[in-house]
Amino acid sequence: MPATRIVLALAAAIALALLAKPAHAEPVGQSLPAPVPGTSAVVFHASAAARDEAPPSLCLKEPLRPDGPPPSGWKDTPVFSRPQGRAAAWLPTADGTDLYGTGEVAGDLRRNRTRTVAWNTDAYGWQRAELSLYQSHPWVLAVRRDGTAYGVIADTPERCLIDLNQGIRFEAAGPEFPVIVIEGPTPQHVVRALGALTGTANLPPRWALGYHQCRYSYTPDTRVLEIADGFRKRHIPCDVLWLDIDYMDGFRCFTVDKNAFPDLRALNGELQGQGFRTVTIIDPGIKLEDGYHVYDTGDALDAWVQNSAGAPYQGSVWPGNCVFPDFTMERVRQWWGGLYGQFLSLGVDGIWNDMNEPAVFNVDGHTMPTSNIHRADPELGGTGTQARFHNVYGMLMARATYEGCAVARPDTRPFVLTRAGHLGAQRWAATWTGDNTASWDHLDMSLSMVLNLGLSGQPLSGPDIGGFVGAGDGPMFARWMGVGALLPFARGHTGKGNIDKEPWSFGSKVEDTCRLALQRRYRLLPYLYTLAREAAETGLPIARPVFFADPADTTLRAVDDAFLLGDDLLVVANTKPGPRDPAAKLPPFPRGKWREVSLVPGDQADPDLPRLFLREGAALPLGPMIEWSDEKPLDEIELLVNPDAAGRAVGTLYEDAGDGPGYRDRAYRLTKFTFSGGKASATVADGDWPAGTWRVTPRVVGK
Ligand code: NBV
Repeated sequence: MPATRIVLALAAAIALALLAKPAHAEPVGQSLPAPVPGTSAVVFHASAAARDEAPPSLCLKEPLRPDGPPPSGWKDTPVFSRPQGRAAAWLPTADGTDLYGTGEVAGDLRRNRTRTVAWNTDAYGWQRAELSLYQSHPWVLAVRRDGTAYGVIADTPERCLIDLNQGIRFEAAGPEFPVIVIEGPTPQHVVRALGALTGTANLPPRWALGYHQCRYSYTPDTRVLEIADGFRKRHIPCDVLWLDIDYMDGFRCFTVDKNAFPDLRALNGELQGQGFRTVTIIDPGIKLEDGYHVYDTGDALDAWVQNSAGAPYQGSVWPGNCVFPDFTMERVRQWWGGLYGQFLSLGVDGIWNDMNEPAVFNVDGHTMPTSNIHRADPELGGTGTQARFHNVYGMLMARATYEGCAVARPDTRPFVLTRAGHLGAQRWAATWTGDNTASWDHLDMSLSMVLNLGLSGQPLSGPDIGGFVGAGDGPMFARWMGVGALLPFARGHTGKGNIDKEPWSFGSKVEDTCRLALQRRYRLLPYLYTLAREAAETGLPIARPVFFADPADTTLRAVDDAFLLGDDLLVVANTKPGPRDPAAKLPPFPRGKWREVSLVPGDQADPDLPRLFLREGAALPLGPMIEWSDEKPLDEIELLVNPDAAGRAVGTLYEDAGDGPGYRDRAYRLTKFTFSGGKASATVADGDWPAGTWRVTPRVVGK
């Protein structure tokens, strides 16, 4: 064959081979019904095949219902790739775009140029640069220079790197994953849309917004009573006392150590008589021991997570050798939920789920192997490995707990606190930021962590006030209580063997600051409760970044030593060591005349307390000074008013029974306050709650 014909034949063969190769997979985008008015959302898959094979989402409230092609001119389209068998998606960001969210993360509020690894990790004594903490939120909120915003969900439960060094990049183990992009005119719209897709928090019982006192551990029962008495005799407000693992018999969940707590029901009754509630801890590790009712009943149900050989996985935790419930099965969640019935009948009011990453002692990675097997129900995608279910283990445990408490005590609202979580966990539990350290840096990070959790769908969080690891000192404790008392979930806590960290443990000066800090919180309870209701309804956080007040003002984007409670109250914290420098510059404020306010006599004179400023045009309802949330009905309201140029101010108050499900049936009252012409008036805007009414006294600030 002449050389030219050989060349031609070869060329034809190559052309044929190229044609025979499947066309390069094209990403597919489908638009979604607007999650909230004013927003639009598109779900993208790496290819049509990836879309058709995608397992069910583990974070969304319900399956998506795409309804057409992406809107024309859609800007934010991800680029998918498959680096080394992993799945990745990347979105560029325009100059001037600020990034937030990524869940429970240490460090500053603004997340530009950070890396996070979404992999639930028991991170005892974590530090600022930690890549993984207890929760996983593969979610980024992006705020453009002009204040418009978009949000990106990488809908994967697998271990996922969120790299914000150049644009927004997610890289996950496991199969290709969908990416949901939400567009909105403001960050608030986008955060609300996240709530519409992943679910919002349930309204907590009002007492859960009071102050909580914990330690590892208050034991025996007489010590718990001493603590209760310590609060009441000093007139320091407090609603809840917590029992950590030492109340159990040998760390067996759902048992009580009869030596230390001979009659838990009687103890709880006595505490209730003094206006206290009790929350007890329950971990997922179940002692492998014949004759222990939880092990026996779970084993009879074949309830345990399995190792790769199909036998119950065994790991060591507090009680010794343990097995772990497989919460991916409805029947297991029901069994687990059922265990709370008898337990709550001891007068326990709330449940704390700890160690549910799950933490396992003495093994690599401090958790189960990724080859472990979960026999998940079909709605969750059927049987899969720990690699798929690890990040949702804690969330499903919280779900089982929440649902169990709701069944056991239908007349009360469940209150669950979980350490591990994933996007969407707010539907079942509040959270805290784990085993932090008594350092000024950790005090400082408390704010940005709570804010980013709020921007990731979880409105109810707070740090261990005073720090879990290490002693700290009085000045730091006072400052921490000052700020912590204004965060959505306010609980003091400390580790085993650590010094005492009750509000009075550091002497009378610190005690006085703590009292003022908590009195402030209790005067704010009607407002906090109104915000909790708003969070439940809309998905908006309770503690909000300052830039929410004016998203187009780029000078506010990095402010994280101040935050907003709702829209109306600006909290300016001082988290730096040393006395407050009277000449220190305040952070940039949003536009408008924000006026400094006092909530209780003496608070403004205490340099350890955050400074508070009321928005121009706001009317904020303050309750009476009380020592626990149910001490007396709300019959007096002081309306704190910062009138605008026209002399007007408006505010809102949400009220209901404070507990129970009645509010779902309109047994609530939403009141609108208007201040005008020097007078305050109130009108009922919504709800059928028949309860009594209050007397309103306006107080105009700045006069
Ligand atoms: O149950 C004990 C502690 C608890 O106090 C803490 O809040 C959790 O984060 N728990 C961890 C287990 C042991 C910590 C060293």
